[in-house]
Amino acid sequence: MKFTVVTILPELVEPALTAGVVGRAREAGTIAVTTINPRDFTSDRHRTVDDTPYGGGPGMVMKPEPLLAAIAHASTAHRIYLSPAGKPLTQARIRELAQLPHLVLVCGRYEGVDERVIEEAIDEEISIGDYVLSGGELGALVIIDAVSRYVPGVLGESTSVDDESHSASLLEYPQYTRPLKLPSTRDGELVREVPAILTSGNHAAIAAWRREQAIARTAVRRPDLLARFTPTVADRKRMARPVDVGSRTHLALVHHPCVDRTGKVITTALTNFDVHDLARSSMAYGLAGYHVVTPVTSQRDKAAHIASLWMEDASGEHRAQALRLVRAADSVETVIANLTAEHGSAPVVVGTSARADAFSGAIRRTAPELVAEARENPAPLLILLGTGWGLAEHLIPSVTRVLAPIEGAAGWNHLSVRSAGAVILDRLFGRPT
Ligand code: 9D3
Repeated sequence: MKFTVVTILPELVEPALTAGVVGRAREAGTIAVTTINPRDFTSDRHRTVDDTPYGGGPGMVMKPEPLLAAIAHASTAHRIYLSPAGKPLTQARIRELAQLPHLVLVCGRYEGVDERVIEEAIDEEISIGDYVLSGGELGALVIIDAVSRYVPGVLGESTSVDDESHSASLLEYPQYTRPLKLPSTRDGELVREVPAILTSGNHAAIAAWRREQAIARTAVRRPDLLARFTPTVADRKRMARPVDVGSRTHLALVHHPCVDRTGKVITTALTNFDVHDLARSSMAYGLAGYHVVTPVTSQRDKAAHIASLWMEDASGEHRAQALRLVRAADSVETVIANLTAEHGSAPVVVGTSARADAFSGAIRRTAPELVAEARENPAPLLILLGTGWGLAEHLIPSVTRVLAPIEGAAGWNHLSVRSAGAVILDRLFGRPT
């Protein structure tokens, strides 16, 4: 494998390639690294490689001609420009790059390079992560190091390159070596001991412990990785059951206090479909209760009647189960009082609205933020859905959280309460797609 680094700072790149695995591979001739300096392809007295940006702005830009000449000199092998605007580097891409015989790694300095260099002479742009470096050289070194590990003969016989499917799914388990007991330098009382299981000689138990450790630290440090991880049956038993927020969440369909199109406070009429479609959504997402809120006694009776009809008609049927979640209450305050009595703590009351500026006194939360917060707080969640033109915010001071409105790309967000409710529940409790 051959690497050519195009850089105006060869003195930054070269010493980094003399030690360790890469240094030894270079000495053995398993890999070859050379640098080419665009400054050697200038013709003016000052050997100028940069110039001011057209259109103004801070800093300097690398001139195209010396850079193009340097890249041309490097060969027509696969050419990578290291750039903060590149595609993020992954282990999967490293493994693919390792299949190529020669990589040209072009490093920018200053604010970057003239865009026409990229159009003329670059095959792909790669970033090594979301932080700001002062140039591409460290990125080139990262690629050389990571790619070299895949070149046959670079790693010793005993060390194998991490299998991508493995390294991408879980973080590593903690490692220990001698001594068995290490006195802490931070705490005079403490002696740090190697976990006893590792010296037990029970290889199956050690493997299980390591797997559990790997899963536990991935859950804490890299929830993004854990979300893509497919646990085995044994892993499922090992994994702490996630805190289930849905089973202490209640939905309330509020018919009063709501507003009409003019902002006047009104009481809306119950609709059959709302009662039973939202009951089914509540059931599908594992909620604890669905409360139909109306101060009108006959309307509450109607809600109970709709629920009971379905339950009697179709006991054992899926719909019947869902309608068991249905409860009627005369006010939001009554629902709050009931939940407080049942759960032993007052619910966190969440407002919803089609308007972005609703419930200005409440903390605005995205669905994942609300769930993350609820995992830490054992109180029940009560989500309020308005009818008519929405909830009469000023009459519901108990709302301390508000969810962002549901919006598609069309900018038209007049959903039915049943649709909005279903989307909200999926955002909160649906499995990631
Ligand atoms: C003004 C905007 N900045 C872009 C985020 C300017 C800028 C910052 C850093 C321009 C060039 C650079 C130099 N960085 C690299 O050359 C670089 C880099 C990086 O900064 N982060 C992650 N990966 C890479 S690869 C090359």
